[in-house]
Amino acid sequence: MKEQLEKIRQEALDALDHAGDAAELDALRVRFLGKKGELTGVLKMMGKLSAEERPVMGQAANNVRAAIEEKLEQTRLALKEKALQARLAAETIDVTIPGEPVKLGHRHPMNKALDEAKEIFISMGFQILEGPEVELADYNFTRLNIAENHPSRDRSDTFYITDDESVLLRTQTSPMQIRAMEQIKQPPIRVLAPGRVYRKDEVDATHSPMFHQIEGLVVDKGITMADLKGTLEVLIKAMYGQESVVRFRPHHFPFTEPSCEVDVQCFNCKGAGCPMCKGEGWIELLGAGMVHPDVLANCGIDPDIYSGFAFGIGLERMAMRRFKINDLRMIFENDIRFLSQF
Ligand code: 2NM
Repeated sequence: MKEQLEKIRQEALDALDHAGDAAELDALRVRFLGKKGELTGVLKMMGKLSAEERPVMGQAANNVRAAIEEKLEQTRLALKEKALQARLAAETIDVTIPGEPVKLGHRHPMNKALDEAKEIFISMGFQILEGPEVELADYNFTRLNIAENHPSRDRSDTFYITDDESVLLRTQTSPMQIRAMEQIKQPPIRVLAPGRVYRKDEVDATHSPMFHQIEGLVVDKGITMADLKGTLEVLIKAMYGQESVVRFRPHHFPFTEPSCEVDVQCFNCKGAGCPMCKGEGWIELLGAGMVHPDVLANCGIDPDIYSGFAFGIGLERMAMRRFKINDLRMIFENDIRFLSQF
């Protein structure tokens, strides 16, 4: 019986040395230690032994069982480690293989032009304001001193929201200036209002029924045309270069008095006249003026104490000049082949 036990130990340990995976290991456990296993088979014969022999054999059998169990556990761990190593080798990632290139976009040229303008005005102490595109006719026209019979109020020029023409899509961002004056009341006021505006225009190379404006407003004691000129010169030189030559030309707007249009000398021909400036020698950039006293009064600001200047810039025109774009429609079509150039 002793020899039988020793044989089982040898066979089990040998077999376990050659076990290739967890399933084989389990089969061996059943074969040697299971209820119908070889060791159990030997133990069943213990009844035939004498009372003296029985504990000795029992001890020997336990030793064999312990040895086999220990070897089982060792083999289990070794197989697990082997499996892990095999998996690590099989699943190795080559981090040096070049990846799929990510297509990076960039900001739209309109946003680039807008951000440049915002930065310039923020550096001069302006606050950026945004407001509703659906406006009251009162803010869009009446308080801006635009007469009831002014052609810009016509249904053929303006998108009205209500039949009584009291609510509309704003035709300029000046209603934000009215809101600013009404809310802030106490000058100094330095605000910049960029945003979408709407006019009933047919689409062509220079027109769109939706476009963008930047309007600025400064109100304080003692603001004069000199402040207007200085501020706009800073803007234009920052946008188009310090060597830019700026011209102020008289104009008319209902909401400013006096009013002017502001031109920059053609960079291409230095004022001589060329195709770029259509022979004019100058390129029109924006409209401006001293805020009409009635507009100040309409917003609860006393025109005998305060004065102000305001200006309006077409953002598309600015972006077209800045990035040398010759057709307005390109800005809105969002053709990647076009946009990726900027
Ligand atoms: C322009 C030209 C001139 C303007 C005036 C005002 C307000 F509200 F203060 F009266 N806001 N914007 C203005 C003045 C706008 O756009 C070409």
